[in-house]
Amino acid sequence: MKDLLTDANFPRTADLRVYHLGLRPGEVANRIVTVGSPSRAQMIASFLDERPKPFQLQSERGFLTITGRYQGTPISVISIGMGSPNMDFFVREARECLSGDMYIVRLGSCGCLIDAPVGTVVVPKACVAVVRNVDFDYADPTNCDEPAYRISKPVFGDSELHLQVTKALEEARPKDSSNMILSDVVNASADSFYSSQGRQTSFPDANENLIQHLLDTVKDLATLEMETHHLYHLAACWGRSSTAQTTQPPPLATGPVNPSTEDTPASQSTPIAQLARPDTSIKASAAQMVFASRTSRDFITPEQVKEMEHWTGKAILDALKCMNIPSERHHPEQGSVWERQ
Ligand code: R1P
Repeated sequence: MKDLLTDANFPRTADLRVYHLGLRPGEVANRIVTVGSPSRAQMIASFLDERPKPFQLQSERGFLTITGRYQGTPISVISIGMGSPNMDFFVREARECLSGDMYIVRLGSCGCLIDAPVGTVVVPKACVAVVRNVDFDYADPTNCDEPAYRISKPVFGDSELHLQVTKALEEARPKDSSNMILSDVVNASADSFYSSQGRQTSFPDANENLIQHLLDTVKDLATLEMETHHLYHLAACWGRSSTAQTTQPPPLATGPVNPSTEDTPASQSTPIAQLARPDTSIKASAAQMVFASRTSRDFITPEQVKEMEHWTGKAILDALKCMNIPSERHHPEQGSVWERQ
């Protein structure tokens, strides 16, 4: 443990760094692209302006944040790893570092359950969650009335951002490309890569019929991955609970925050009471590249991935740039890492 933290409810250092992302206010922008892998984050960040030089922070827990400007607009690219717990760390901790509105687009990969080839891009209008039911008796399925998997009701992404992401992808798609873009579809986010996505391993998972069951019960279902439902869910919940109406700032707290930055971070001047106010909004959308076809069993090639990440990454930056955020709903530029020198 390197830095002192001072409260167990929401751990932060005295200079307001959050526990797992290692960020403090002024290091994350209102517009965010989130991805699963650092290499995809670096590729997208290669489109950022040279000036101001993009800020980069790798946290001890593996979260990578790159913040700069894209054609003049402040944007962060954040790599979070895999699964909804990591999406939860990212959304909550970034939110507590930010005043004003938050626009988040996930650029991820997915498996496709319908007859669409690898290389298709899906912009899900809604998501369901698929959760392994640990009360099911996997060792003796005949002895249990519980379902082996639970499927949630759908939660919708932001309709305006969804349209903008779809439009930007259509404009950025290479002229000679045969990649399809599907946007009137639903995604399922599973709590594992294997059992909850119907993959067969050596464990008794009672999932042989799971994919067919999903297709039979979830209208417009097209894809499976692991994070987008939680992003849409948190965005849809934000600011609506009466307990979120508190005027109390999040407390300071304790634990290991050990970020390594390439540059000395800018000074911080945002009062903590301005951060994460419930009268702001969180708007979320996603674009998912089909890496695996679960019908044909095809898997995308490394060359196809490289080409797709390039044009889809640029499209997501274009979509976020086009979203209009009134100036009073931006995090202050003064003292931020995107401040013009
Ligand atoms: C599994 O291989 C990972 O790939 C997909 C899944 O959601 C999961 O995180 O997303 P990313 O390409 O964003 O990592």
